Amino acid sequence: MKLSIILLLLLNPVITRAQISLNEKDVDFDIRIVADKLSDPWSVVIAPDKNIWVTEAKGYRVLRINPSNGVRQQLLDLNSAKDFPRYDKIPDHIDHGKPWPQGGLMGMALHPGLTTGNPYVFLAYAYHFEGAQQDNDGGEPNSGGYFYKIRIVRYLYDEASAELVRPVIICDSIPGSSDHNGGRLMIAAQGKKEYLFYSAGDMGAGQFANGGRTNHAQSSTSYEGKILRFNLEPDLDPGMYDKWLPNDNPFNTNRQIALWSVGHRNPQGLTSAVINGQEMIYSTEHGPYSDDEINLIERGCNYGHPLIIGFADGNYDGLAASVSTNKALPGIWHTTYPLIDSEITNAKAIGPNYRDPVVSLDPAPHATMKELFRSIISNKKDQEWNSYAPSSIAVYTSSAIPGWENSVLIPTLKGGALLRIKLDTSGKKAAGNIYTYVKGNVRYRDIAISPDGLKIYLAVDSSSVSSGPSKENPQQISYRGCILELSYKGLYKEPAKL
Ligand SMILES: [Ca+2]
Ligand SMILES: [Ca+2]
Ligand SMILES: [Ca+2]
Repeated sequence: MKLSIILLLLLNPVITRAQISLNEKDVDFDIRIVADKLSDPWSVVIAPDKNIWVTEAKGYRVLRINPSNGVRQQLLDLNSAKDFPRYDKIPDHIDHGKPWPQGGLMGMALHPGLTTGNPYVFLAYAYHFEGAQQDNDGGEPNSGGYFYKIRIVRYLYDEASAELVRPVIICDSIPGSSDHNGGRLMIAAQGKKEYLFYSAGDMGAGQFANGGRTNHAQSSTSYEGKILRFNLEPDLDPGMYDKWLPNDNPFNTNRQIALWSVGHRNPQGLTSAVINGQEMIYSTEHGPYSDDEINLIERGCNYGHPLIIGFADGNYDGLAASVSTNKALPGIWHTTYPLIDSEITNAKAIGPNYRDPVVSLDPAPHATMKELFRSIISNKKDQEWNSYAPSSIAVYTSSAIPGWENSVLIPTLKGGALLRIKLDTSGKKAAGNIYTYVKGNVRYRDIAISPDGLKIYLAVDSSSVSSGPSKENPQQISYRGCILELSYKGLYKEPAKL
């Protein structure tokens, strides 16, 4: 198997059906590796000149790749902009005890005017390791977590020298963690103005090595577990920071703050689209054991975590957003998360700003969740659960592929697939089932769709590290650290029988 993959990469970057299956028989794609041997590609963006830009989460580099011949240029190396060791210098980097944040160099957004007078590129990355409280996965007390700082920086793109230069800090106070950093950057128009949005995770506060860390997803003064909104151009406020904070942000008080929406867990997907004339923002976030969510992000709204998981339907009543075997942590479920007495009561207490997800990918019933929690506490069996772990989201607005218009496309980590869910004409509800494409033993990290709708690019992780227990074995991954190109071939035809 290994030899055949190496030969495949050397001789011909076309992937065979044996490696990735096209599970749905509605469309057919050619599948090709555009670039490989990347150090955990995290963001993939198509620039106006059709080059593909990639951030490397572990490599801390920004690359520009010509998709037709795979030729790549390094635009930026950020390794010296952080104060923790290079990923490849850490002996056992998957150990919770070693200093590596979840992600690393993560989000990237190109100014829509990149080649027409606004040559700006926005990047988000962890830059500072503040320290660790003792790891507690072994059941010892004080699993206080791993503390980092994340910054968002604007760079100037010097096209002639193929470099990103003259960094300007937009925000450098976003908390980071070894878990749940979110990390997606996105530019969206709202009325006549464009804004920069960032999805910040809840730090994994309350679970695993961050089990003793307090969760701030519901706080209206913390950047943890939030969607943040920044100005794309500075306003007239003095100082380094307020000029990047919109003066009409919904949680502004006597001071300006980036919060746009609250109550998120690990929103790694963030995108915008105009559907039926309406400007929409969608996110995906990882559910704890079930209920991976697709959310429609609205100004000042509350998405429930950790008081409501998935829909306010009661499946987590009597449970919590996490359960562990660490008896040093409080409560019957040994977690610093609050006990959820009733999701419906919690949603009512939040009030009219509470928003259920548009879609919950796996709204497991109460009995299933209760049994899983009991089995984790009693450690009776292998602790696995079903989830897709959605890493990103894009809206397919083209009419190029028949039937796909206004579908959300979601790459997944745990499920190793590209999901497609058609939305109804309002964009506020799913209109069909979940379709699954290019399923493989890999972790898909990001997606970009070509403007003509005929090509889809997928970033594939180099490793299979996740924060929780997983059956995925790094040795079994069939290809790593690459950008895949799916080219639409036409509607699916049954292969001719020999
Ligand atoms: Ca301002
Ligand atoms: Ca939610
Ligand atoms: Ca629920």
